[in-house]
Amino acid sequence: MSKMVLTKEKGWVFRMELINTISFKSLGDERGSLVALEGNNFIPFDIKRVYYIFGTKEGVKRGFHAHKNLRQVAICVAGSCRFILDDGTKKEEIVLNSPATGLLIEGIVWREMHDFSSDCVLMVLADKYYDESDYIRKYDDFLGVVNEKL
Ligand code: T46
Repeated sequence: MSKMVLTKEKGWVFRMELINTISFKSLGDERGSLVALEGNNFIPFDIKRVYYIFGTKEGVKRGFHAHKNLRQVAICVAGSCRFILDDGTKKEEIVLNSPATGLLIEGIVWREMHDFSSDCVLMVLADKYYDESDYIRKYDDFLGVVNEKL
């Protein structure tokens, strides 16, 4: 069961244990739709970096790491993919398939991306520049960090 925790006209965050989604306002008219995202307005941080994943081959799985200190919002702006988030004690998953929905990923969370549709464009907004030393790429190391924090 999810509950809404962030209000104001800046959008709603639906908080579950691990899967927190943000519903963006879709500005539509007879020409189609438009979603506008601004740092600290729908996106709950200053945006330092944007990257996108596309052209993912069939059967490819991505992710399989955690971050030490990074906040991100992932949006499937086209197509779909499935995220699995894991905090070391439980796993939750979500299929992202709407350009008007963002998945907030923060804290020490192992993430995996599966089932990319051939047309999937997964855009990710991040609050920090790329830093390879922020990645925890081995699952055992991830569990070690989680256990240190417990
Ligand atoms: C994440 C999930 C959702 C860069 O040089 N700059 C960047 O900003 C990024 C994101 C990646 N890279 C390089 C590092 C690797 O040589 O691009 C290559 C592919 O990155 P990676 O294998 O980490 O990609 P994914 O899809 O496994 O994970 C990515 C993000 O790296 C990660 O932060 O949370 O998407």
